[in-house]
Amino acid sequence: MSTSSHIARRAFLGATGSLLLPQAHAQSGPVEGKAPNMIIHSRRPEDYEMPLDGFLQAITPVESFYVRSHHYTPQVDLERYSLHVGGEVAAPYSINLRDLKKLPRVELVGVMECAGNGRSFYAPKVPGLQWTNGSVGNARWAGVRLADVLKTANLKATARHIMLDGADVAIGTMPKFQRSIPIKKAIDPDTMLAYEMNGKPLTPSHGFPLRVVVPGWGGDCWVKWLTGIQVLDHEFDGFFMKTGYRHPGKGVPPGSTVDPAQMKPIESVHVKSVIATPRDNATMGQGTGRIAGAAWSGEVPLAKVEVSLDGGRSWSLARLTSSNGKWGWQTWDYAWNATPGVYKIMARATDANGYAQPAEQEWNPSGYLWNVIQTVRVEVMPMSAAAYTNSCLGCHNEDLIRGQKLTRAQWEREVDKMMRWGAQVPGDQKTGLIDYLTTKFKP
Ligand code: HEC
Ligand SMILES: Nc1nc2c(c(=O)[nH]1)N[C@H]1C(S)=C(S)[C@@H](COP(=O)(O)O)O[C@H]1N2
Ligand SMILES: [Mo]
Repeated sequence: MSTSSHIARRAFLGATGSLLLPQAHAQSGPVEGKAPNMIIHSRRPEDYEMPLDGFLQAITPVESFYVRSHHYTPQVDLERYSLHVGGEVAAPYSINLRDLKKLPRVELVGVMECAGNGRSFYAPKVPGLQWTNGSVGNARWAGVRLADVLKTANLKATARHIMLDGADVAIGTMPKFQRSIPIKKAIDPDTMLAYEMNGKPLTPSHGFPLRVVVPGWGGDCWVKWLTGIQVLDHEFDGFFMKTGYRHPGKGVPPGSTVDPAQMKPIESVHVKSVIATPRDNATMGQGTGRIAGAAWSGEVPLAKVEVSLDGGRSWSLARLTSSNGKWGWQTWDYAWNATPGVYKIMARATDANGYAQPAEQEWNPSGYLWNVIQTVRVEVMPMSAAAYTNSCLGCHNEDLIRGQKLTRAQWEREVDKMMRWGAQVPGDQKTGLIDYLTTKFKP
């Protein structure tokens, strides 16, 4: 290697001169490896949100799974990769992925939700990524028990917290993303170091080659690109423990400030449900309708999901349609006979302690743990009126149509022309639509 390229390469490797290379990213268009309809909050660093239709799937495909990274995605080279275990242990050691995989393999379906999911709904606004509903996903994780990895190092009696460190390098002078979890949760047999997500090696965005899986707890504990485990005799005191990811434990007056010392690190997420269909402000035809979505909980299991069609006055049980175990989310649906009218549809999940999603926000300074009952407004119309609204009022308003007083034959030709121009009219609704237009706008 020539001297100049050697210098360039050192600069490229950054201060740590370690395992990683920054990833190049396109500035527009779909993100490689991600679904084209992902909501892109930021490309550098990577912050992508799953769109609403993701809540119809029992397992979230990796391409639809949200991404939340404080720093640039590191490209970890497996040949140079190792995990170091040290701190309050009798036998510190380093291990490569091949040897780590010799420990017993464990698997579970687990939902991971960013503590900031739903932040955009808080009023007044709080700074931070403005997630709507989709910084959450449900995957099948496979790896080894964190307890097994710790056992090999022989924990000292002083061990209290496990600090988790990844290969990502902090941007500028911002603090590094490092978190610690209490020993009790760390040695829970369900807490894992995962090398697979949905049956495939982790992708770089999701933490290749190894990440922490902390079932029921906020995504901030699920450290990606794991390279270091430091056993501590105290809670880690870095920025992302003492300042970031802290919650007052209850709602506080909206807009107020709270001293971080009065707050605690976020652990379990709260029970929550999201309605994937119908969409807010949708128009639908009368008849059998489907309300569906997903619901989950944190440490306390999900007990039930109920649906209201009348803005929360009455509730009926929804049917759970998946069996994703203790830590996964459950898809749910509810069939209803929709008659014309305007509906305020709601879904409310309750956990096994009887705690139900609240109707009002529990405001907190960083906008964490949003789980207010979601409402979608839906207008149900006679089939033909719904076809008219959905097929004909997307490109122009009714005023363009109202002025025409046409015969049935003329409306038929008009509809054909609009379909050539891009109007989407379901085949079984075309005749009804033409009848509707002829009655409503006759000569
Ligand atoms: C893909 C977009 C699109 C959709 C959907 C659409 N239209 Fe149009 N429509 C147009 C455009 C463009 C014009 C012409 C605007 C102009 O030239 O001023 C138009 C004009 C019209 C006119 C005025 C007369 C004419 O032919 O210019 C009528 C009536 C009309 N549309 C009816 C409908 C009906 C009924 C539907 C539902 C079946 C529909 N449109 C759906 C794009 C659309
Ligand atoms: N090393 C590292 N791990 C990390 C993060 C990070 O920025 N760096 N982000 C955390 C946060 S806040 C969340 S919500 C999850 C997101 O995981 P995902 O990108 O696989 O969805 O990873 C966590 N693990
Ligand atoms: Mo997060």
